[in-house]
Formats: sequence, structure tokens, C-alpha cells
Amino acid sequence: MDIRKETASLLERLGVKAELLSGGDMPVFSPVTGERTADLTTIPAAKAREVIAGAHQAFNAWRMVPAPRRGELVRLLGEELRAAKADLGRLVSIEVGKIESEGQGEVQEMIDICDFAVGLSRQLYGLTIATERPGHRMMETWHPLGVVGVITAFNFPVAVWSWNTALALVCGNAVVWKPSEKTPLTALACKAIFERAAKRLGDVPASLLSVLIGDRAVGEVLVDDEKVALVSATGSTRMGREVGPRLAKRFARSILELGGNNAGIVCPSADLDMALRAIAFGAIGTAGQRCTSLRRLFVHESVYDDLVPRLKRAYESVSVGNPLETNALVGPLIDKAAFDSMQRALGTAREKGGAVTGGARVETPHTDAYYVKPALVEMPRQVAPVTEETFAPILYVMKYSDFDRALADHNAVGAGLSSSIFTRDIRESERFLGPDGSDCGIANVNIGTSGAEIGGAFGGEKETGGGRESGSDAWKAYMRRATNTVNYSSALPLAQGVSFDID
Ligand code: UN1
Repeated sequence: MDIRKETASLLERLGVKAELLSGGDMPVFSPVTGERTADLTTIPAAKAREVIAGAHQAFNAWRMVPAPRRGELVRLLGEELRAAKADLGRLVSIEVGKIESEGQGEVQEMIDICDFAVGLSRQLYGLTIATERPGHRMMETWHPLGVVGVITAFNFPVAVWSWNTALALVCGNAVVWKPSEKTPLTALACKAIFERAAKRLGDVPASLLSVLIGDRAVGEVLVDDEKVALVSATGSTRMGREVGPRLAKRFARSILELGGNNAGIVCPSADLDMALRAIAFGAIGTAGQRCTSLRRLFVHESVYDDLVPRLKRAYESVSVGNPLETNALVGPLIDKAAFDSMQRALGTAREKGGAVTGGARVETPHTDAYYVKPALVEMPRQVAPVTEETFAPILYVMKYSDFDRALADHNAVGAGLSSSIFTRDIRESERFLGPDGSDCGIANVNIGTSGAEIGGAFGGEKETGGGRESGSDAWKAYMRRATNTVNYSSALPLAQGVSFDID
């Protein structure tokens, strides 16, 4: 197959102009073969600031459009995504290396959030609040916020954009998107899909959605520009440590979705067949490149010798290969840097007494593509590198005897995104979900750490950054709340019984 040609023809079908794809200063590669698929042109900082100013004008107009009408745009976006699902999913597979069902699944997640946001566009509810003063009414109103900057990572190049954008649009905001340098082509495709939806609605302000192709410097423009009211950033904790304080300095809002070092606990009563499948998908799926991937596993000593050998067999037999041409369950790592950091972590784990199954490079004809066997590492205890997130398919397995100790170890890492317990004992599961249980933003029972639905709020605590995106009431972060007190009486009573009579 000719990956460059297929990329070009997919992009053409998706509506991206061919002239955008060549002659630029930013090469784009597919991890599937390591080949170059396009050369895009990056935007200079000054031009990026102009784009943001344009987005601000779009916001000024869009905020006056009634929310259900804004929802109609998102409904059309959902329709266009349904029509483009096969092509966009395939492009995700080319650009990220996901297997087919995961590439398609990512687009399904976009369609789902559009449906959610359409309903939401008629449900941006505010409260009416009891007031202590007679002849008064107190209420909350929710208003559009401004320009929303969206910074996305390579691993979910389009779904995370859609979570933010579908909500931001119904909330009355304009969006400026800086995709990962590793996955800009899917961003151009989303922009073209959005433009079709906007054209069908008619009357959509120009620049309601903009895409900034560029590197870190462009991201910094977005973070520092006063016209950007909120930045929703997905990426490493290191990135969040830089972005968070910069936004705080100018009192801008942030939604940070950073690293995960997600764990599972397998208890004595667990359904081991179910646990096995859930663990395998969580740890091996997407080549361990989800922020929700399962990275640590605590297994009770009574089931360890049953579960772990079965897991190792699954690791040894899992098919790794070209996701575009084979039915492999595991595609490539994103690049050489990812491969190197995986090998470094495995080296350190071995030094600390870890017994490694898998982890070696799988040779293919493509020397610049990095396929690996997923690695299962039996560790004597939880020490570095177990305590750090390595964005690769490494699962550290540890034996436990005491539930409290396992729970303490579970929480004893910096990140706090997702977590799971496998048990049929309600005391254990409720404890895990309770106030002294898992300290993560996502805590599951008898399902894995990854593959969350869009209906729930998505995000995590501690070094994961505290942001919430997607479902539930995450929309509130994309609006500003006003508390309104209306006096319809002929007197002016002051709150708290204060007297202040002037002659
Ligand atoms: C991410 O890896 O950044 O829960 C997002 C999941 C997906 C989203 C992952 N729905 O695994």
C-alpha cells in the first residue's frame, strides 16, 4: 500500500484542499510505516494572534444566537461525522496507528458527544434560589464565556477536540484548536467537516472554529492571549505544570487533563475471566497509549498464581502488527521517542527486581515504525518506574495480601485519573468507591480503567490536573455564571438585616 497516496485521497474525500498538504515546513509521519504523509505549513505567532482576534469577533456574534439554535449546528456536525465516520476513522488509524475498531470507536465518541451536546443546548439550566428578602427573586444565569483554546494530544487526536468543541459551541463560545504536531491531518479533516455543518446551518460567524498548525510556540500564543478565556489542555503533567501557572497568572480558566498512572485491584472473589479481558484491553489496547491505560495491577495472593500465568499467555500470544493491513490487536507506538522511553522504563524495572514478559521490538520491513510486544512486569514492590507514567504498553503487576495496603499503594502515585477494582464483595467495592477509597476522578467496579463513555465527566485529580470534560455538568466550565437578585418591591431591605438609612 502507498500510505501517502491513501492519506491524500482520504483527506480529499473529507474535504481538505490538496494544496494544504505539501510544500510546508512541518513534516507529518504515520507511525504505521514511519513514512512521511504530508508537509504542512505552520502559522507564525503574529498570524495566530490575528486568528484569535477573529475568533473573538465570532464569539461576540455567536453568544447572541439562542442556545437551541447553537445546538442545531452541533446536531449537523454530528450528522456530518456520521457520514465521514469510515474515512475519518481510517485517517485516525493512519495518523495514530490505532487498530480499525479503535479508530472507528474514536469517531463514534465524537458522534456521541454531539448528541449529548444537542440535548444540552436546551438544558443549560440555572437555579432559582430562595432569598431572605421579601419582594425579591434570586437566580443564576449561565452566559457564554469567550474564546476557548483547545490543546490536544496525539493519542485521541479528534475525540478530545470534539468533547471540548461540542460543549463550547452550545455554550456560545468560539474555539481555537491547536492539535498535536504528531496528528495535524485529522485536525484539518475535522475543520473541513465542521465547515460543511456550518454551511448547512447558514449564518454561522466566520472563524467560529480555527485550527492553528504549529509547534509549542503556537500553543504558547494561545495560552498567553488575553482574548482566550479558557484553555482546555490535554497532555503530559510536565506540559500542565507550564500551562496551568501561565493561565492562572492572567486569571484565565483552565481545564487540565494530564497524565494517568491508572491501577486495578484484583480481589480474592473476582471473576477472573472477566478481569483477564478487562486487564488485557486496558493495558494492551491502543498499545498502552491512552491516558486511561491500565499501568499498575495489584493482585491478591490467593488468585495471583491463577491469573498472572493466564495474563502472561495472553501477552505472549497477542498479535502486533500493521493496523491497516492486518487484524492485529496492537498497532505501533507513535514514534522512536516512545519506544526509547519504554525500553528505559523496562531497564530500570529489571534493575529493581522486575521480571519482564514481552517488551521487545517486533521487526517489520519499516525501519522507522516502532512495533513492540506489550510488556508485563512482575514487580516485588511499587518503586520507580512503577510510580511514573510511561506512555507505552507496560503493565506492572504486584502481589498483595492486605486490602488496606493495596488501597494505600493504589493511591500512592502522583496521577489520579482512572482506577478499577475486580471483586464480588460489596464491602471491597463500596470501600473502593468511598471517601477513603480510590482517589481518582474515575473509579470503576468490574470494568477496566479505559474506554469511558462520554456521558460521565472525564478527568482526574492530583497531577492529572483536576479538569473535567465531556458529560455530566462539565459544560459549566465553558460558561460564566451570574447570580442575579431582582427587587420587585417598593422597599430596599438590606441583606443580613443591615441598617443604612440616609436622610
Ligand atoms: C485519552 O486517552 O486522552 O476513556 C482519552 C477512554 C477514552 C478517552 C481517552 N474514552 O479511554
